[in-house]
Amino acid sequence: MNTVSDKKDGLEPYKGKFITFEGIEGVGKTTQLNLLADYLKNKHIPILVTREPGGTALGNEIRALLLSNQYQNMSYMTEILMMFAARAQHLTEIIYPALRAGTYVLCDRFTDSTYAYQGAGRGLDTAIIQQLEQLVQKTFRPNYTIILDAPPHVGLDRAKQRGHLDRIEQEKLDFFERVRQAYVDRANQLPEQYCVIDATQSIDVIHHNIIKTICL
Ligand code: T5A
Repeated sequence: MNTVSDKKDGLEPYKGKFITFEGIEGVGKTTQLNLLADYLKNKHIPILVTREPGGTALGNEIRALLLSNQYQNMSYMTEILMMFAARAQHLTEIIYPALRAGTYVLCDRFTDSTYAYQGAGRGLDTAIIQQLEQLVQKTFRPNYTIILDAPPHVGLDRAKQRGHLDRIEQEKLDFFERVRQAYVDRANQLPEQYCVIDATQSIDVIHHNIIKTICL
């Protein structure tokens, strides 16, 4: 059987860097992550691009269930447990091995999304999220997190242009207002780990600001 070991999860020092991109729907996370990946590749820095929920074959199956419009009655507890189940697999199978090998891992969403969406958006108790974070990640956290910030209508209008909205994108505007505020609050609590960037600007200006901020 080809089982990935959990034994060494998270605790020993590693050589790579773990950089996450966060923000509400459609603010340009994927666009900016790919631009940063190209920039790093040009500097011959080894990189891996991945995303959550997902990043592994198993995680992508969980992602499909989470975003499917078929499960409108999914409980909030089911939702958060599935987010962390996908994350556990992602860490063990992809993220930790890459970081140990000295790779820069650029991840489209991570646990800040859980605090913002399941915490502030759904109203789940922060203590529950902290417990799951401790269980799944132990002390592991991103080295740096870029939060792309824009009013929800900006991102949702962009997301709508794709033609269909998934189960979470169908939430009301006040849900996304709470999510947006949660990101800003987290950044204010730990300014050395987060950078909030105005995502209403052009793609090029945002990219330039990201490069300036992370000084690579
Ligand atoms: N979730 C996730 C949780 O609830 N809890 C969790 O713990 C985790 C990990 C995942 C969903 O899961 C939830 C959050 C989400 O609802 P997703 O598809 O990964 O969903 O995330 P989305 O935010 O929905 O992804 P999007 O692709 O919609 O948004 P992006 O990546 O922010 O935006 P991007 O780069 O794809 O751009 C969208 C469009 O806007 C244009 C692009 O060209 C594209 O067409 N664009 C711009 N246009 C004008 N100006 C700019 N500056 C632009 N930047 C991009």
